Amino acid sequence: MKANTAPAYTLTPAQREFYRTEGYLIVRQLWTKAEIAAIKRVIDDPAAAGQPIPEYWEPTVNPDGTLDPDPLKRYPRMLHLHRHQPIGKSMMLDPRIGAIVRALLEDDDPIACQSMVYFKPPGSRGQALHQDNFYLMVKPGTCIAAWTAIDPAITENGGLSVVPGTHTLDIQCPQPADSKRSFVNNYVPPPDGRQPVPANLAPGDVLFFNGSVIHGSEPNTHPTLWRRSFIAHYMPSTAEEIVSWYFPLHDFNGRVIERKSSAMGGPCGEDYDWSKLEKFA
Ligand SMILES: O=C(O)CCC(=O)C(=O)O
Repeated sequence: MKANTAPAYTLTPAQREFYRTEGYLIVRQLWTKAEIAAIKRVIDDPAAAGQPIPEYWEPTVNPDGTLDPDPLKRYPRMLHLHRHQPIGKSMMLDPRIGAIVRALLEDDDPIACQSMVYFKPPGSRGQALHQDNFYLMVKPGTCIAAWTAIDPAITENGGLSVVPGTHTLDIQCPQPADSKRSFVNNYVPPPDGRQPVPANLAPGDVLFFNGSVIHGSEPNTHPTLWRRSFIAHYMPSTAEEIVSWYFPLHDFNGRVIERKSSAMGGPCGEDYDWSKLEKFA
């Protein structure tokens, strides 16, 4: 019997072409309902218990035991899910994601760099428009994100928006963001004449986007709907360096892959205070 060498997921030529021209691609219903239910169970348990996971998930608890009024202090991002939850590793290294990212990298093998979860409860601020490779500093080339909707991600609950076609831009030095709307103080304005477009996603849909694409999200103004998402970043195997905060890197067999740590200095110049940089996209 011949070995089954079929890729776990095949993009159509039209999907590949869309990504080439727009810098992003939505793949609908990549994850099944059961898979989305499974990740919800894993992330909601520590969150509901307010149980910190040292280094990776440390919600603010006021000394008097009261809840912080900022929902993102109670539900910050959960970092590097693949290092502390088996489901994080299996989702980050899922063969369907691997096959798609490989196709979007023009058949280069992907290396997994990080995974994280956003909870974004109602009332949370968003994340101002930015470019991911400003943070990852993958060189040569750029990173690529796979952003999975766990809840519906729509305009009202602060779904993600992308500025189509911005994958061809250089990485920009960000400006200060509006701290009332964004929990991260970096803002990259879209170039003249371009606007962010909402990627309305259903649970199980995945938005893939190039690390130079300007993207971000607005506050969650929905009265009840959370906007949980699972996000993983990848780089092409031909890339030689990345910021060391993302080490260890993995290939899709789970093996550790060595790369150089990116040299400091970037679009903001050598004097930029990198110690203040939030080291995740
Ligand atoms: O999910 C969001 O609101 C922002 C996430 C994001 O921009 C990113 O992962 O790079």
